[in-house]
Amino acid sequence: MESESVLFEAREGVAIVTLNRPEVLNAFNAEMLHALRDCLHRAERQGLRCVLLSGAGRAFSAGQDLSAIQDDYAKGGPDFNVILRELYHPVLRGIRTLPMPVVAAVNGVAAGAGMSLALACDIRLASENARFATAFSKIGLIPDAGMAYTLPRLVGAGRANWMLATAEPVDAGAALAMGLVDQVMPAADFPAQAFAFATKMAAGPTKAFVITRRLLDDAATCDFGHVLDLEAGAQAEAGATQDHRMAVASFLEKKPPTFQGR
Ligand code: LHQ
Repeated sequence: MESESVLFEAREGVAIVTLNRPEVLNAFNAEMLHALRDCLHRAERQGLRCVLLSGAGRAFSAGQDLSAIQDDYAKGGPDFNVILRELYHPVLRGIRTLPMPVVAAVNGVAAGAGMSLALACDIRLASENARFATAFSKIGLIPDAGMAYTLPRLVGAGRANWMLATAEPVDAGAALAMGLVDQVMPAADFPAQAFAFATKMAAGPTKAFVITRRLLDDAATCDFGHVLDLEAGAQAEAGATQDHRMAVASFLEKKPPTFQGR
């Protein structure tokens, strides 16, 4: 079903998914998180080859909609355990297991679980206007939506702890310098440049991208010997793709490869 809170468009092999509650800086409520999970399923069902995730208006996402859970405080408090497991985790697991790369196009502020969402993606492109604020400690919470895993892996344990303790916003330039984002693009044509990048990903060896993601995730919690075991199996999988065979043949024929994601 179409949702107003998350927009979906398929173009040139890319699922363009836009968080769309700009009046609250695309803060998440339950309906929006369901819609976001549905968009991931839809991209997969339609056989698309890259998801491009961004926010409408001036923000990427300000995280949990704090107004949406306001009433729960009068009734003993929101059940964060249930909210996380039932609403957030399916989205985050969905991203990490989606059979195509997911690119976050961080167009503006990304705070709390909004920042976590960007960190869970495979690639982060940032507009010059992007800002990252962990936000959690400002309201007495701890990092969630996967940030305890993703943030220290991207920026190191010390800086992750600093960002979580201070919760001060980090601008796009500083985010690039610390490895929090992969590329900063001019604000004026950010949507077009981010889309152009996503189309390149979609035209790439998307199966190999997805196997690489899985291998990196697994390697993060393994010793070296175990990683060697895992890579052998993963490379056998990549080596069995049509894309690999075609690319080797193209190389030998001195032709550019045309990947099909198979
Ligand atoms: C908002 C929000 C917002 C509602 C801006 N909610 N309205 C938590 C609990 C449950 C389970 C799962 O996990 C989580 C994880 C989390 O995400 S906790 C962290 C929640 N997020 C925050 O604490 C961030 C709150 N927002 C801010 O600190 C600022 O708005 C930032 C730094 C994001 C942007 O600042 P500004 O650019 O100065 O914008 P603003 O503050 O003026 O916001 C614009 C409007 O958006 C404003 O509404 P208004 O009616 O006055 O125009 C805000 O109330 C609304 N808004 N974030 N999370």
